[in-house]
Amino acid sequence: MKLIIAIVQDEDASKVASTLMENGFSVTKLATTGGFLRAGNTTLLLGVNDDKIETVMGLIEKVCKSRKQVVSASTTTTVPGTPGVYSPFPVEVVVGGATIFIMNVDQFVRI
Ligand code: 2BA
Repeated sequence: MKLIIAIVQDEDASKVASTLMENGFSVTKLATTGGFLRAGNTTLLLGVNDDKIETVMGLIEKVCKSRKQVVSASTTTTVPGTPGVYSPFPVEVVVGGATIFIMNVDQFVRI
């Protein structure tokens, strides 16, 4: 079994969670905040058998769209690709589809 941690945009969160549940997957939704944009996003937790990983990835990919977002000028906003260089101007970044981590699960217990 694997634990899938998928960080998605709030705009896609309800649709992707309901799509996954309609396809028989259990989902936990957490309200989270991205460190860079400091804006809300949603983190989904799914415990999934190994042979279903591709199915889950396909469903997430089908629903989650990447979007452009403009980050206003800030002393904490670095120029993309140039860490440590701060931009005095708004910077455009592409956010999501989804950022996905897949981890091995040692044990899955329901008591
Ligand atoms: P945020 O940290 O708010 O980042 C939003 C978007 O800003 C990122 O989209 C990326 O396009 C851009 N970005 C992030 N850090 C940057 C930097 N230092 N300089 C320039 N641009 C930067 P995504 O890559 O699609 O990430 C979406 C969200 O997924 C992130 O929101 C964060 O909450 C999460 N995430 C992404 N990579 C992660 C990682 N390695 N570990 C933990 N969470 C991650």
